[in-house]
Amino acid sequence: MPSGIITKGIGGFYYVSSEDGTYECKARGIFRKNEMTPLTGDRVVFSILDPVLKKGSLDQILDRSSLLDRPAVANVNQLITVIAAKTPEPDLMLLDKLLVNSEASGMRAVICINKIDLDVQDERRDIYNAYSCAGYRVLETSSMENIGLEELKAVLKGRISVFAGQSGVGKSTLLNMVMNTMVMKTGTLSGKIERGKHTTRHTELIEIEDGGYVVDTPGFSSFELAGIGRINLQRYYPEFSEHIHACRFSGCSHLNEPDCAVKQAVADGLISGGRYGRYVDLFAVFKLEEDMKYKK
Ligand SMILES: Nc1nc2c(ncn2[C@@H]2O[C@H](COP(=O)(O)OP(=O)(O)OP(=O)(O)O)[C@@H](O)[C@H]2O)c(=O)[nH]1
Ligand SMILES: [Mg+2]
Ligand SMILES: [Zn+2]
Repeated sequence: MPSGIITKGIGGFYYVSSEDGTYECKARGIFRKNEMTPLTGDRVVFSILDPVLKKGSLDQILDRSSLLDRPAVANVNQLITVIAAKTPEPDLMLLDKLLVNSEASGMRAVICINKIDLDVQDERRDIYNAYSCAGYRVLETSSMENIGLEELKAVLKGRISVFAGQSGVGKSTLLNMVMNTMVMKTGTLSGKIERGKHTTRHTELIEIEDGGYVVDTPGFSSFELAGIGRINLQRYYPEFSEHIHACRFSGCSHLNEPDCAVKQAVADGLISGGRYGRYVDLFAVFKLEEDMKYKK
């Protein structure tokens, strides 16, 4: 039986890209019984109902390797977190939350600093260094001046990647550059007006030339990290891991404990002070939320 991948779902129809083109499929009743809703990104087996009109019926959803919540996409294996070197000012707390979220869901994260054409004084260097030190791949791009786009393409090749980040950082413009066409609306139109009107945005996988898929998302200004908890938070800072074993206390949370190797590494410049400071802030937010929950 033919198989493929769901590139989008609209009004009960699922569009399945297969070797033999795209089929418009309906889901069979069994999925509703099993409470399995087919998602964009799902790899599926389907039957062909009409080979000419390319209509089919979904028979089976194959196991998902990952499940992203917002937007709901299955089998994503890479998050491209985009910030702008300038305009808008980088929201590094948002970036860190996105990174923690992707570590927690076992997804590779890559950071893309876009609009470097605006950063003539190289003000982005601190950000570049902090996140490279943390072990992340950091790309520097400019859609305007065509810088770094080949590198970005190489990173996207053969994977399912979701682009995420603040509104206006240039996610859709980057995707259009990578695709060589204007598939995405850019500028203020894409985010603000559409969202203000509550236009439904379908989450769509877009196939790229070299193989692989990309998903654009509307920018957001805030992001809630759910279900992580303050105790586990430190596990999602890759740059902490090589120091943690040297803390005096095994349950060290790297805040006020004596002989903390993480704090020492910050003092020695091995861990970015900014990243550590935002860890402390996030920890405090989680603590507050957890304390409130227990009081209820
Ligand atoms: N100077 C400069 N401007 C850019 C660059 N990339 C995008 N822009 C501009 O930044 C603005 C926002 O770009 P978009 O691609 O719509 O940003 P977005 O991240 O998709 O925004 P949302 O869809 O709202 O989340 C547009 O006016 C683009 O022309 C760049 O590399 N350099
Ligand atoms: Mg956009
Ligand atoms: Zn410690």
